[in-house]
Amino acid sequence: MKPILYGIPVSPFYRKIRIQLLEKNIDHQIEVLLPLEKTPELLKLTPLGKIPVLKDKEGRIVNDSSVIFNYIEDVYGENPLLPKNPYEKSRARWFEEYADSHFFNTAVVQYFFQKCVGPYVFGQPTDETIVEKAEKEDMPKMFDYLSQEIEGKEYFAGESFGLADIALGAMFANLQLAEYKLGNEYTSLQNWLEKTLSRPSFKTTSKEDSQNLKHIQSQKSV
Ligand SMILES: N[C@@H](CCC(=O)N[C@@H](CS)C(=O)NCC(=O)O)C(=O)O
Repeated sequence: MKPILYGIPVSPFYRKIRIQLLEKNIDHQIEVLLPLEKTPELLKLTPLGKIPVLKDKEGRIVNDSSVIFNYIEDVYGENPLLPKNPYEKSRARWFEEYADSHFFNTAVVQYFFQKCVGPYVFGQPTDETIVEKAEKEDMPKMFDYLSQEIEGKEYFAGESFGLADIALGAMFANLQLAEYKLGNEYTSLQNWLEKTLSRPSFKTTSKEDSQNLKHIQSQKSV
């Protein structure tokens, strides 16, 4: 049995794992699982009602994208996406934490949700005050920090592409979906982002994201 990844393409946490599986060339299935309505079927797979969920090749459930990521790295040794060096590994995990908590709350919740999820999924108008605060105050601070961290480096942690780049790239992909353009002042971050988003794995998820968003939009306009 192939491992099954459950979730929805526009979720950055789902995208993190989909990209990991693609980068490692792991044969897998994907299944759409919406976390909105907390049905008993959903809660059986995910007690907190959150996606992604992984069903491994033995049919066992693994929850939470960070736990799933580490589990996949432990089970599938080829094409490692975590640095071996303990300090570099801690940096990779730090950038994952930064992406999943701060980046998610700042840019995905305040910008992407306001621009896309609110209007398309819940039929709520964009709250421009929230968007403006994110764009003018919170996001520039975050991009300043990330620019300093990537300056003179190719990847966020260690000598090769891995978890830090995937977790941050997965969040940036939501900004791309909302058609946000990173300012020219963030040159090194912009270079890293272009390289990251042009990897075949990110191109695949970008296609899936756009199809999913178009589908949601078309349902709303009926
Ligand atoms: N820490 C979790 C966060 C997952 C998460 O928040 N997923 C969102 C989708 S982007 C979700 O399922 N939300 C539904 C809810 O919170 O009820 C992980 O890394 O997997």
